[in-house]
Amino acid sequence: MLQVSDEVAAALAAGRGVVALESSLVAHGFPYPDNLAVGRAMLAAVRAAGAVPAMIAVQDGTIRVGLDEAGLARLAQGGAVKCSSRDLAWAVAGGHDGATTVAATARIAALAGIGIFATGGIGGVHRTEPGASAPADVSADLAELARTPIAVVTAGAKSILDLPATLERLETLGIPVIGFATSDFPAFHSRESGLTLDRRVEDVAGLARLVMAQRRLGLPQAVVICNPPPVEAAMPAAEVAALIAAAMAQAAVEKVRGGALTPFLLAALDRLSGGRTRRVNHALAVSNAELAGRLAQRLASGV
Ligand code: PSU
Ligand code: MN
Repeated sequence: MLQVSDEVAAALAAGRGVVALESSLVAHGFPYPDNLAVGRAMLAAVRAAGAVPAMIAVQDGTIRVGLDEAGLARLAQGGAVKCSSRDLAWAVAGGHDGATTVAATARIAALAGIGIFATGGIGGVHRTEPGASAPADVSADLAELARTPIAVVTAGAKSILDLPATLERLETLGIPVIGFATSDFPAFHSRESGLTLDRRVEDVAGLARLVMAQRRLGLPQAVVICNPPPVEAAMPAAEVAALIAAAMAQAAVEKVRGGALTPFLLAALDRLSGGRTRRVNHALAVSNAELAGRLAQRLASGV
């Protein structure tokens, strides 16, 4: 059921740094063939940092840990269903192709013994619709991060979400949220959200010590490491806010809901910004893979 590639298995056995990478970002976050380029760039960034990448996806009902080039190409060409934790059994039993979200990837990585994970941006609490008293949609990423001991490198949470509510929920769930050389919760396309992070760490050695401490304490929660998008790619928050308002209006007109919402909004932002948001997404995904690679390498070589 769980097929770990030879390279990843050997790296884990030898105690080398291994970084899990999600596949929903590739399958549903970017159009083809840009998504293939992003996937390849993330794999290369982990390697350049001295660690081994393990991209996770379901193919023909087999959960693969460590997609090779052919597996990545198949994933990028489309057809894989977005798989969160609840969808894994369905994909395995039915022999489907599934691209795993943060929730499903974190869970599988932990099962495989991988301690570090890079994504673009975690899911969270979606915005409450006008007239409603509570958000209609809360990503399963939050529930999974509350019970899965892994360190996730992320550009904060996507700005399409209710970021104050997302940060509160992370706190309630006991999930450490650490700013990497920042005290501002990054908003994915922007370096700042205006929301303060109580805890920050300045360098990779500090991150490694913190992740080790969480492990030694035996706490079930993930550690969320917030890496702001690279300065040269990041967009001003006000500019993103206007684009999001327009994208959300389109989603409301087309009645997009559930798992389709995040991919729809990312694609709408891409169109409305003339490709600018996609370039930020690409840059931050690679930057997160690189930081995760450095962290994994550091942990493997002894903190
Ligand atoms: N990061 C990206 N692009 C993405 C995602 C993350 O740069 O498409 C995906 C992740 O797989 C994340 C998911 O788990 O978006 C959240 O979806 P939802 O809100 O439906 O849980
Ligand atoms: Mn959802």
